[in-house]
Amino acid sequence: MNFKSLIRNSVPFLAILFFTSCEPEVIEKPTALTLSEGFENPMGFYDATPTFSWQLTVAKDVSSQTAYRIVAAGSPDLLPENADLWDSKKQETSRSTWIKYEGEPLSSRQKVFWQVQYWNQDGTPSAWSETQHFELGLLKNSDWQAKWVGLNTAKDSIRGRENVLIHKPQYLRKGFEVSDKVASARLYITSKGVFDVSLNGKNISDDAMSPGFTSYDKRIETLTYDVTDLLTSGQNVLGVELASGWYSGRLLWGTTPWDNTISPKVLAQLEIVKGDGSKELILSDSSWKGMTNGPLEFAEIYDGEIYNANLEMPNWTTADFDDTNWTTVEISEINDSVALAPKRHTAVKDKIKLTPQEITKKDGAVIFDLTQNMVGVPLVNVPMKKGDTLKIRFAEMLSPDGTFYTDNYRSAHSTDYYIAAEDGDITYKPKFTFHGFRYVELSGFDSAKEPSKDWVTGIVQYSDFEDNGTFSSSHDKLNQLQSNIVWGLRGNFLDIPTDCPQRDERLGWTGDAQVFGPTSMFNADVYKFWASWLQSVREAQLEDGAIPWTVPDSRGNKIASSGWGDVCTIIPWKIYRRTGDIGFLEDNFEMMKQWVAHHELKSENYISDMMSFSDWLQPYPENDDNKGDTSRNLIGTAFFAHSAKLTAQTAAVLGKNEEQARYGALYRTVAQAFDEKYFDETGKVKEVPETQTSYLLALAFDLLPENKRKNAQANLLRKLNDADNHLRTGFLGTPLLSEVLDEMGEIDLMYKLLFNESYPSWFYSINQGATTIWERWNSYSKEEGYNPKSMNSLNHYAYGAIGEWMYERIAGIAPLEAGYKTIRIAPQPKSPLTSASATYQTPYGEVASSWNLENNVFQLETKIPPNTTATVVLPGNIEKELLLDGTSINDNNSVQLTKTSIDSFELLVQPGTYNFQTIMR
Ligand code: RAM
Repeated sequence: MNFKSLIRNSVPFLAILFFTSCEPEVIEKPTALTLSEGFENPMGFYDATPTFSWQLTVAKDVSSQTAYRIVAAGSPDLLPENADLWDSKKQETSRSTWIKYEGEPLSSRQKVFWQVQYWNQDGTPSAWSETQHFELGLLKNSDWQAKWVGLNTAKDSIRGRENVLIHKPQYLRKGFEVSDKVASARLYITSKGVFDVSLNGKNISDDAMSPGFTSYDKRIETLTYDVTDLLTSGQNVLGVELASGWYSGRLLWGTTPWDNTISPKVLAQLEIVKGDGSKELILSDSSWKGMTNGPLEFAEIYDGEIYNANLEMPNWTTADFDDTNWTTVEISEINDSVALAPKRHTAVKDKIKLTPQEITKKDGAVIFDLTQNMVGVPLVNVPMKKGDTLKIRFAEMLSPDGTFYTDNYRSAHSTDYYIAAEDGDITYKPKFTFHGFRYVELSGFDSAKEPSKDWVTGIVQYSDFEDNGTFSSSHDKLNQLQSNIVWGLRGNFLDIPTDCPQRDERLGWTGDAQVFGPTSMFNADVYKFWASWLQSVREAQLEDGAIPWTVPDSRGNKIASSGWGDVCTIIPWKIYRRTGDIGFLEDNFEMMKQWVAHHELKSENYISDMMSFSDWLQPYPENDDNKGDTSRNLIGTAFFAHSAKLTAQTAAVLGKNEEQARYGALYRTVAQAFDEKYFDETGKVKEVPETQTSYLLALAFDLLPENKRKNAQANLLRKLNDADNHLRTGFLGTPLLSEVLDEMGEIDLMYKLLFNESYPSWFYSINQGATTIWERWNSYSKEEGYNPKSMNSLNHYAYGAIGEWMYERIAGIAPLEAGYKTIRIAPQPKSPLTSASATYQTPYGEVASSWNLENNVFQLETKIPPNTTATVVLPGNIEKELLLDGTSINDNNSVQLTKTSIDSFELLVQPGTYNFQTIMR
């Protein structure tokens, strides 16, 4: 043997030697450390008993966790070994998500530093993570020494649209002196209304529409800003712009449980810590001054803004401004029955910029097409003549003659005006309103100038979250559907989940949230958004357990609707399935129980008589009724049983055995009553109209005895067949179609429904040019134009609920266990698709599934995150045709073939990235 071959033959041996001798004693540190529902190093945090989560590094020597240790301290120097707040000690467990803080009690303003370390499957410890931190906000009303301040704008008695009281926007300011060097400074602030705050001429943040929309009679959220660097020694000025927003503004139905006659107010507490450790407070109080003659003359969410540049007050938030003409503010005390609590999800921000692709001149105006229906504000940069008024109109779509279709805004004026103070280019971005639009029309600009595309930018605004998943396929229209779903989400997650973003409504309709919530979790990092809104739902729940139609409850009519109020059982359960966070179930369990009690209250012999919007906007209704044909009481009874079942399942997770038994029994009793009342011996609907949705509810919620199930399934297929294999479902029935047909093994039929092009179907609106999901299956058609009903939103996410099935079944990523500790990868390769892919950020890291089918060769590339395992289901049944990275799976110890059935392989797969291939026959 010569030297070369000696080396060659020894390489594996040498490599092993090298590998073992250099085997790291410590593995790489954990990553993606987050607090509670996904916060990263938050300031002004809302919870003194947070939870901690982290992810394991994707590395060869890491497949799972066997133990962890978390340490927390008041100073980073004490970490990791001298933690003064908490040392969890080494905990032998694979749990790496939602670990509860169990250290020293924490209080308002406290700053905490923390680190985590884990041990891998071989017991090798990781390095300590980077040091993370969080700082609590003001957690109790008694932390506030400031008072509510503002001018009495109600006394002007200006009336606007729908005769609603209009409050003129206010400008408020406070000058103060800072003597010594500032070590740190926090501004705690909120408003009744919406605010924008500056310090010494600088905007403190780019948050929009703060503090957001909560049940204001129960809780007002507060924001915390680090303003250390904005303070100067000597004179300083805080300036606040304040408008009515959701608190004192115009909302559908006019009246609100909080009072629109209350003028907007601000509450601000600036806490300064000096170099010597002493503290100084600047509070909103009677020393503040205000006026209402500033440039912003009008601001309403539905109606838009009027901005008069002639009234600008340069430098009004700096020290050299003279406010002697300003009025002293009125003050009012903090009301202890309304909690002031740190905002528990992210504020609205400018998230995306859209530039127009086309401009058209029309009758002296010019129309900009952003090509995407969006929500937010325009940024305009336009040449103007002194004294002229720029008028900015919006529309979601154009009428066939090129004019603006705005009937569907109903009474929302949705128009902004800018009055120019001099000749030249102006820049303007509305502040206290938002619009739903694809088209922007400008008129009143300098007509001597040639319009250009850069006059308008679409600023897309929504709560500050990031995308969390991707879905794409070989089919253009399915990709457009995915895009429409994502834009429906972006457009309707502006602080609360809304039904629509453009007309005189934009409310937290509970039914819409119920159906779309699960899909939203796939597309965006919205756990904190939902957790926050669910708190508002809990606060809005009435004494008899009713959940109002919309949350926050802006109607206050004390009535609940079945299928809408059930948001309070369905969303906690569905989000728990995605996150595995038991704390979320704990938070909502009482509300779930009270809601089930409300169902009981509204039933006789377990048959519901609850009010319902029913299968809202079902196509082809018999009586031209928005509520469709499915019996109201059948729907109510089905949701009664379903909510009882989800409450039983929740009790089981929480280890509450007695309640599990009680709600489990209640579910069975209601299901039996449902069956007896509405189904005959043969599993056919009796006494009430036989609709697709009646079968879907019975099957999805498991309400029929085994012997009737099969027949009910056959009846559903018959109803679908009668409709030429088209859906006849509204808001409640549609999300159940995919789930039920899938359960029945009718994937081909579900593909047929999904890929239908004709009315009613998902692609129908796409064929008519939709770039978002519409409220109605036929909001517009090229032949017949706009639906004549004025309730016709072109940005309404409800039917986007199909997105959940696209991720879970077309691409094939689903949790087997809550929170994706075990995952099922089981894609559905079917015509007309030849490929589909999805990625999703689970609490353990990214999971991916991407399949491709060409000439019967099926390929799947999948990524399984560390600390999880997956069951992968592949089509095929001939073992020698099953390949991993081009070779047999036999010698791979990360993959184990557990089952071969007539048409599929089932594999148990460890974390890693794999490329499988099989032949489909
Ligand atoms: C309308 C909207 C909303 C729906 C209610 C019942 O306001 O269509 O989406 O939930 O009605």
